[in-house]
Amino acid sequence: MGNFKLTTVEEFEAATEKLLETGKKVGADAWQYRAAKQTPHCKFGEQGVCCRICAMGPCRITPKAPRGICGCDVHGIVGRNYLKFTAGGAATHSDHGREICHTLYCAKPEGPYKVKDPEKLLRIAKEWGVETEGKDIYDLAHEVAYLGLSEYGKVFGTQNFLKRAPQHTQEIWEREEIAPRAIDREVSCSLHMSHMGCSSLPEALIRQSLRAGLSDGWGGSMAGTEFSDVLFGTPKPIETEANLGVMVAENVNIVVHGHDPSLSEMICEYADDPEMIAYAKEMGAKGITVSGVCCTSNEVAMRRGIPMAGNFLQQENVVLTGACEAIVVDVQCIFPALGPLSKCFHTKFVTTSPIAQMPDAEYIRFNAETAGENAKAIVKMAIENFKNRKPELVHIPDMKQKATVGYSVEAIVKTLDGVANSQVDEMGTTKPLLECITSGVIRGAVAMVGCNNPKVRPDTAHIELMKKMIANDIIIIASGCSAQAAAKAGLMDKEAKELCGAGLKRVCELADIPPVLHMGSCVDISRMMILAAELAKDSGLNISQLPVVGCAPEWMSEKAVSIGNYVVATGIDTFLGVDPYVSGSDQIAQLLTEGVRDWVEAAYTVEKDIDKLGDAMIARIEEKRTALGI
Ligand code: XCC
Ligand code: SF4
Repeated sequence: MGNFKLTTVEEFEAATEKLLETGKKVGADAWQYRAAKQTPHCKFGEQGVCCRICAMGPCRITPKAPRGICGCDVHGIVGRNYLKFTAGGAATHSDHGREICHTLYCAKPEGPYKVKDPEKLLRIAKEWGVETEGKDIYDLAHEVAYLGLSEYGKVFGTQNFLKRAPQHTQEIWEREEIAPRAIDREVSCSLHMSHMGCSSLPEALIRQSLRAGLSDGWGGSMAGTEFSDVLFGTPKPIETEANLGVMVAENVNIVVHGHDPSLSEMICEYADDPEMIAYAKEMGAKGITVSGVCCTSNEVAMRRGIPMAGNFLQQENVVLTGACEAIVVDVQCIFPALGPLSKCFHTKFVTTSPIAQMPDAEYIRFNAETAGENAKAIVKMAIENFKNRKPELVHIPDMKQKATVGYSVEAIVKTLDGVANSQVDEMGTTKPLLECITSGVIRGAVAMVGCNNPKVRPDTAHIELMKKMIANDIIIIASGCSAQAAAKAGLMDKEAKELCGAGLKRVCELADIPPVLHMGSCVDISRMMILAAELAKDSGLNISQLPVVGCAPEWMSEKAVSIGNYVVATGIDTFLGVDPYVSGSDQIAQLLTEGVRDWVEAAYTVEKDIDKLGDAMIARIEEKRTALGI
């Protein structure tokens, strides 16, 4: 216990430096060099004031040219750009959710895809009014999956999952006309509104941004999470490890990267196959190690304890170890750089989805019907590539931390309920957690999410903010690359309780949890929404009254903006460390940071100074407590 020590950012950086040295030997490029060449960034783009949505442009707004050729002002341009950005993110998460629905639709008792959590399937079926009595579980799975797919194009009405929100929240969404209809409709509608000559009114554009965001968080992402649980199991606490040191020099290393667990689950399945392990030994390796990068890593870590090699800005490092036989990707957040980089080593860069095709890759098209064969072919390819390693290039930094992951809402409720020893009903109750918050043992919670971004010293913001929060008795729930930053540093080791304030430390000891709870991938931020909804229902408060905030200090993707919009629209104040290209319009910036509060009881704060960002979050949490008189 006494020798528990976090891995510092300086140690990460030293390890990266050494890997970049290897890269230099083989003429490899890296994001560090490319970022330097792209800086300083285009000011017009940064402020969101460049419009190129029609061929009369591009138009950029300056004091001398305050309007585009069509007469659009800066607020319309910034607002449209923001809406398009959101639509990109909502489409991406939601299409991932659709793939999962489709995988569930293909589930069969003989596999490759099976129903691993039938109770959860039954729960969703009942929630959606599907008759379950006497039905075969696979028939039911297909029926529910079909309904899930229909949510994308439903003709009338709003999203089924909205009913999970507290009554008050649902009323807000109705009143403000932001309750999302068909998922695809909200994405199309956003692109329609932001077409040349449609909306340029800031309120209209931001309102639709919230609605498109909600179609993601309470629609597509929620489908992705819920049906992944049905297919692959609802996560439970499980031990794993994080950082590049999880790769094993003597083994065939397969790294899974991307987001859709349909691929990574199958790879893990076959990498575990005795026949494959025997084959690896025949080829001179000691075994097979699967590790992950980005959200697909979170998915298999949460369900199988598969170790996490790293997060977004570490993806090139995996190849730079010289010990990666194959990096297998599905969709999203994959650097096109991996193609040329892999060519500098023996690594096979395997793309698998028609959605994410890249040059310099081996494309093995993966689909639900042939998933087993596809996965087997990929694992075999990696094994056969082991002999092509260049031993002089192999260097795996000796750096990893222990982590306990797998905190789905179900798992959190069960863990804390177990401590309180109360009756556990079907979903359980969040009351023990509420008691900790009301009594002040825990001051509140921060949902830490999102990516890395070279604009922020990678991982520092995530780690420093988490340290600050837990020292102040604020519990962290984390997902995405933020969760991986925490795990790599050691903040998901139960011993990290030593860094907590006295109250949170007690809770960690009693419940036997780390102070930073891994809730999964980015679509799993929908889990956070459900947790907030349950906390509100169990306490009789509105979500906006809870001492809970969201934070994405190093975000970079369109998905992150879509997420931010649904977190805010759900009533949770959200703190960003990177500006979403809106500084060019005071009206749009004002709406996002203040105006939307009148609609949805929450708003954004953008603050690039990490220390100030942390102070602002603590202050907001304490304000909420004071307002409640706790
Ligand atoms: Fe991608 Fe989800 Fe961001 Fe990480 S956190 S860089 S979006 S992998 Ni979602
Ligand atoms: Fe310029 Fe208007 Fe066309 Fe945008 S829509 S490029 S502002 S003319």
